[in-house]
Amino acid sequence: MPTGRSFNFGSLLIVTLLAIVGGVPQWYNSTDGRQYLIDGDRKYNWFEARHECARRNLQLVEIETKEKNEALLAVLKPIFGNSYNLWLGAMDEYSRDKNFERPFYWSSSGKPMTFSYWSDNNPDNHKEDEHCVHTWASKSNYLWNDNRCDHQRFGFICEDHYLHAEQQKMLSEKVQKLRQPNAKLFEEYHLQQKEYSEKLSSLLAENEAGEMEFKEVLHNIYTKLEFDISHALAQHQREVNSLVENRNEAVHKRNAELRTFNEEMSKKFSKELEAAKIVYDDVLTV
Ligand SMILES: [Ca+2]
Repeated sequence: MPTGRSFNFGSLLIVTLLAIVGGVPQWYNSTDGRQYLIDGDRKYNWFEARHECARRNLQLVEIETKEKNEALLAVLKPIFGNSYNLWLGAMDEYSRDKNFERPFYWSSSGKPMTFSYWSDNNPDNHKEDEHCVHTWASKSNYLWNDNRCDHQRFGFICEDHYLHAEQQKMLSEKVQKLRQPNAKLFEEYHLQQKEYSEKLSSLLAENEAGEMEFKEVLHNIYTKLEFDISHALAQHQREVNSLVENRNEAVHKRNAELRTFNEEMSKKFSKELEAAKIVYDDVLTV
């Protein structure tokens, strides 16, 4: 009988679901503009959780204010429900003090903890071995507990490293300072450009109006000149025609007078010339 393992689809489904729920940290946006990388897989001690953040250039979350805590709770509740075990960035630097008021520090920035959200009777430094802080699934609303750094296995919350955040802030301020004079310069430039553009438009409009006026006046001059020339030509033509007619009439009259004179002369002297011609012929023939 073969003793090979039968494939268990149920196990596969559970493993797949676990891989989706935990195991791969996911980024979440907070309503206050912050972003958190959260891993719900409860397999990290505090140092491992800190390392998971550090290897991504991040840090375990440091909750300095009530406002930041409330905004973070609004991120966590839709993911994990009423509460969950997640490492935070605070620890007491291995204090042996069991006093609830013993100082805690945010481990990346080194700042002392000024805002706290402890659950009842914590931080108790149980067995003087609880130095690292986490949100506690045993209490509602993600209240805090001090716990053993190296034995407990929780998920974690990372955020942008404080140095990166400070550098970003400083860079942003420098950019802002650089932008201010440039912004004034740009504003002045745009104002001058606008003024120049308006002046240019005005000059072009004036020029266009002048051009139209010039064309109209020129057109009127040409029209008048054309009319005057046409009128003058017509008038001169009439004068020329009249002169030619008068001249022709005078020539006709002169021709008529010449014809009449010739006829009269011809009548008057034809007989005498004929007689004179006969006498002249006779003389020659003698
Ligand atoms: Ca405790």
